[in-house]
Amino acid sequence: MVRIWKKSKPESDAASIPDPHNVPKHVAVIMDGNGRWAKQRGLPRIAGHHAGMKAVKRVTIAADHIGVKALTMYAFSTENWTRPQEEVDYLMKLPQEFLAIELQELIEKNVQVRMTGWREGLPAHTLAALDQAEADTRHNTGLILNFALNYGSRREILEAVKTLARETADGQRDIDALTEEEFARKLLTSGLPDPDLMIRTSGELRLSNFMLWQSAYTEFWFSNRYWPEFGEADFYEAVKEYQRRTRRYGGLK
Ligand code: V0D
Repeated sequence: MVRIWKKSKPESDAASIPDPHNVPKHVAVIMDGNGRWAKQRGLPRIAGHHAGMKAVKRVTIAADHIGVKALTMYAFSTENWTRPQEEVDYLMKLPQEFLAIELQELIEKNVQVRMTGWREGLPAHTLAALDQAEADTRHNTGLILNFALNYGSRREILEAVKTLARETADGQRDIDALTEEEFARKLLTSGLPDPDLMIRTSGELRLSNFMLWQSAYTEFWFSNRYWPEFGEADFYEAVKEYQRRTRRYGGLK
């Protein structure tokens, strides 16, 4: 018998979707390389940020598709305020732009939009867009799309320590009885599980002050692609590598 076609996407193929069992519950992403992507094309940095927004959409759809529970995207760090003012001003308009285009579909897909970071310092128009998105998706039960915005982990840990020190000084707390779980509840990510998988694009191999406490047991996956080039297939590749690594501990995890 002559087979005139073959399976176009066997299970082992790079383009196939991950095993529906053992999908990471929480995936965190450091979306790096937007500026370099733009520079390579002779475009202004803001064009890279805009293209990066499209990748946020693609990865959100991919994560939702395979049943990831929470996706945290590192959109703006506490260190990013040192960038040129006009770049910061542009970045602060992206949540509105993203939500104007995508919020309706996110609602239809039962996605919950959230933010992790400090509100202080963010422009009122940015906060208004975030508040609107959070309010409009509060009762959704699907994927948590969490934007880390004006977030930095050392400050997060330091503020938790200060709160705990005050509670101790006030006599409200027995410091010797403090547990890891209680400490974690003082962090900005309280309520979210720790990330199972962290992705960083653009060939950088650092944590850059992102989820220092939370990533104690996280699997890391690095891509040489610039963030605006990152797509569904790359995301699935990362998840499949996560599954290869964690399969070994099956039953013991
Ligand atoms: C630029 C690459 C989506 C990283 C992605 C304020 C840097 C595109 C959002 C967004 C940014 C944030 C909140 C929200 C909806 C969308 C975003 C910023 C930067 C920084 F509710 N992309 N995006 N926010 N970039």
